[in-house]
Amino acid sequence: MAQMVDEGPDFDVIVVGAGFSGLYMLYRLRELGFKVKVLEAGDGVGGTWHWNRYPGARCDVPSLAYSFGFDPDLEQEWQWTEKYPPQPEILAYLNHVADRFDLRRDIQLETRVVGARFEDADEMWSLETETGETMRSRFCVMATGALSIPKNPEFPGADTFAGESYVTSEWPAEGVDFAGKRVGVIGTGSTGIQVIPQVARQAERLTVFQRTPNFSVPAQNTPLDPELEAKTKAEYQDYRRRQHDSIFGVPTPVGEKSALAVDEDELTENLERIWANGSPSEFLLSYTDLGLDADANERVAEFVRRKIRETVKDPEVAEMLCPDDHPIGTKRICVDIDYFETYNRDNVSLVDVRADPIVEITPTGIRTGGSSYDLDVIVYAIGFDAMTGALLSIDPIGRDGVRLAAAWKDGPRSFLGLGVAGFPNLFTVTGPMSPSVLSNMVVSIEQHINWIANCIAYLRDHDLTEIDPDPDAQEKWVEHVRTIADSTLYPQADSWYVGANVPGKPRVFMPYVGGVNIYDAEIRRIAEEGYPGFKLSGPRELARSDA
Ligand code: NA7
Repeated sequence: MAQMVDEGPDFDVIVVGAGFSGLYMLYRLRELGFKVKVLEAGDGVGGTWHWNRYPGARCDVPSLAYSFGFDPDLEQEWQWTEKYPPQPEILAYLNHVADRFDLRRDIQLETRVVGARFEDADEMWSLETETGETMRSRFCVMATGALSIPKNPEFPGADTFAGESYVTSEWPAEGVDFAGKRVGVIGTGSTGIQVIPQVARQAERLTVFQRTPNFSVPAQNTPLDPELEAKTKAEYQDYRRRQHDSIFGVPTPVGEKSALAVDEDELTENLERIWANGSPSEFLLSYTDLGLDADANERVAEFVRRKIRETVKDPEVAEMLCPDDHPIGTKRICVDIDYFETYNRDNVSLVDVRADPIVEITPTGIRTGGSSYDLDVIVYAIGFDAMTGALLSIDPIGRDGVRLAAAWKDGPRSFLGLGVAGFPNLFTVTGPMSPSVLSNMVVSIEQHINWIANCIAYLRDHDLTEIDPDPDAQEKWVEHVRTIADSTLYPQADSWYVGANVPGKPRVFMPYVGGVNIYDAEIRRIAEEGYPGFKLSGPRELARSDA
């Protein structure tokens, strides 16, 4: 008797995550007629913007650029209120998108995916949730985010603290009252730099525990300029095209001179102008060699240090805040509102925990090698297991039972950041080896979602059931990503781009530095040419056992 293993899939595609990526993936796939389910761990949509509700949370990309371009009516009707969008407004926008396109009926909230296995016999992904539910689909899209797994508070004794502790990316929806409290904030990355001025305004005392100072430029945030809004909305299509044609996904003037070819007055005048614009991408693109030449970089870095010294009144504190261990731009430049000014407040002090590291958290506060700090509240702004953390927390099992953690034991390897050899029909949105975190994420997400949707439709239209990156093509891409990163200053920093923030993580430069414009052209070419570099195959004979 022939017995067929042919239980059909529950869905054509399961999408993990309901942030910008998952919402747009659902929209596109549904439009193409696929049966889709989105599984989301949170109790609401929004991804990053659902979780990161700490005071001061704000995007470092201007609101007119940090939004979807797929629907002309959506982009006309939505009103941003500020130059840089605050978290509650982005979350409201994403909820609006979910409602406007009737997306919620295919999204299952409070459903954390904990496992995924490719079942070779019938070319199907089987996903398992935290509650033990399983679901099967032909394709699986990991829209799990690049910065969605927080680093654990890794200090001994963290759970003995008798006061309140908060992780910025798991902030309570009801907020936190700091009034009258002694607060410690650990971490001075983009998040710390946003939350510190807010806490300082409310707390009785704020102690900032800084290991590494960061470069930050002022947001120069304002209510959204109505003229700029009207002008952008009048030519939004053209603006979107310029976004996709740019390096970082934000139309930005690009400097044409070497920083070494200008005298001090010209350099200062130019950087003062950019400083007043409040644009980190303009800073990065101010000179042709900022990211390539250490001396050129140092001239711009010194301009920012000068600004810090001018702003912070106590010269010793100012010196502690001046970054000196990495070229400017090789860690994401922070964008702040009154960050350095905050250190002029009487209720704020700065502790250098590189010089005097945190030894443990005690029931009453934080103990470094040399001192103890009594605290009522500890805020952990210590970052994420970036780019690979969310994928490895699911640790999909691909062909022949190979786990992603095994395939990536020496660091991530991916073809185009879209898929991994040996994991057929599994797509990663803004995965490692794509521009991802080095860009306006919405632009990179749109590029990936459009590519994945078109690819799945192509397979259907050509009676194909499987797509898998070719290992040789993947190795060539990995090498290409490494070569171009190595031609820049980026790998010099101990950044989360190389995994340096997570103890034991293999050091691999993860994002593609070539720019969203060049990357877009490459993935479009591959689609247009029928997916060279991928192995495509048709339905295999289903597994049979004859008795
Ligand atoms: P980041 O940029 O990784 O910053 C984390 C901060 O926490 C950084 O200052 C770290 O210092 C500090 N940190 C982490 N672990 C420790 C320990 N063990 N002791 C002391 N200090 C520590 O994360 P963010 O959330 O701020 O920003 C991530 C991205 O989100 C950002 O780039 C934007 O794209 C949005 P370190 O530098 O490691 O010495």
